[in-house]
Amino acid sequence: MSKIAVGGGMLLTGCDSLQKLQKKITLHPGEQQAASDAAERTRPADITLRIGSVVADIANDHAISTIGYNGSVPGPLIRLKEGVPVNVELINETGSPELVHWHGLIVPPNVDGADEENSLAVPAYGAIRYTLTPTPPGSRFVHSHSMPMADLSRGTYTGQFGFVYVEPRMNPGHFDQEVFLATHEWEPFFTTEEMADPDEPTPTPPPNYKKDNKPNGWEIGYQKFTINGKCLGYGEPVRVKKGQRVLFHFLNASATENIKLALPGHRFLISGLDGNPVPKPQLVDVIELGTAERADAFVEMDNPGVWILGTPKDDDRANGLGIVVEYSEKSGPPIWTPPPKSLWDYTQFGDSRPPETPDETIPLAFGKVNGGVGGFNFWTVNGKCFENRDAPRVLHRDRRYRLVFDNRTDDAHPVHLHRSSVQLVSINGKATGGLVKDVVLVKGFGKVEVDVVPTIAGLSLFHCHQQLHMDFGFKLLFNIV
Ligand SMILES: [Cu+2]
Repeated sequence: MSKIAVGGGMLLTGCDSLQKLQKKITLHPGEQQAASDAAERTRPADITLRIGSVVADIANDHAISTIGYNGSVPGPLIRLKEGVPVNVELINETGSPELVHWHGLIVPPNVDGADEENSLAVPAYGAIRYTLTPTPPGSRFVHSHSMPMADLSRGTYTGQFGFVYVEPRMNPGHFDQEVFLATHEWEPFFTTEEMADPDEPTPTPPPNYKKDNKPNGWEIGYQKFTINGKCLGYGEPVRVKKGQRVLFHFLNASATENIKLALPGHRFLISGLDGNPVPKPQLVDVIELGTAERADAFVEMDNPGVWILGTPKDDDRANGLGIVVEYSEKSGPPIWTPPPKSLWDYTQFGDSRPPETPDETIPLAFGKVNGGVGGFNFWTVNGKCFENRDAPRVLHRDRRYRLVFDNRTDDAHPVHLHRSSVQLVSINGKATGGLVKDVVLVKGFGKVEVDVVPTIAGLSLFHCHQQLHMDFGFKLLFNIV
């Protein structure tokens, strides 16, 4: 693939038609470049994302002024075909450079959309074009990868997110209706309150754990919660019919929140995690999604009524985190009943196949330095914040690395590795097999082992997907050679 500078941005060319065009007409190199530029500019891109101001109408008399893709929140559903290259055009109508990250896709670093990997940025009031080959198949997503730090009007706090569905070559199974639902929170504010989930057991620190005497620093709270950009009861309901089998694709597009979802009177048959099929689909009452996680779930519509699909947290549901599921010919106020208490555990979807022996084991210990009153907490991996990190750790392509996540904090961290999928090996000492993910929620003081076999050379970012954690140190770079 050749890189050609165009105006304020970069253009990547590599499409067949262009190569054919260049073969047909013999041109000198300078003329060739001009011709390819012109051909590329006149040909409409397969995917165009326009980053610009959006007024998101989230509830009665409640509009949010934010930044989004193509004038909507979430952005348009992008359907791609596995292995079929697409030409992508990114247009930035804002005054700040932006990064568009293809979350969960295994792509080269220049198009991955992470500053740390030296990816192409979309300049302020500029545009870039490149070619992307979508893989692996399944539910992925696209989101801003800019670093908001203390500016809660930027990055993942905005409406810059949208589903990317890479159509599998294999049929995912029979369904009558497919529904994509993305959760997001709005009007973030700094708070000192730590919002513990009453349904979660209190994390137990290890015996040698030393508590930081400095008070905890800023956390983030939100005023409003939405599914597909609408507060509960404001948008269109999910309309279903008795006897239908509905395939839900859930995405937690939050900046900082790990969430749970339930649908009273129904159970979810979890068939995929982070877009990848699980070996043992299981029925669950409650789905848990760490920031940036996805789940695919079949629901048999066999309980006619008008229901709330929403969070079991009453306050958050009252502030919008839910959507109405309405059977045909049923009416009335939507019904919520609390789901049975259940704990989410990835291993229930895995099988007993033993992992291959890794070539190398890499321990990654997560730490926290409290920020004190009015300060920001800092986050460390193996004792270091990203700013103080040495040269990127080298990984070799096609070698198997076992990453050992050792969470020495009481926070749950949804950790994400760019440009590779990981295979879960064990969760808190419990072995599992066949589960492939790109975000792994490591609970407070939890220990998780995953294997990764990198395939595409270049820098690869590992970070916590909780925006405040990532911005304040929780990052590490690998260099794949
Ligand atoms: Cu984190």
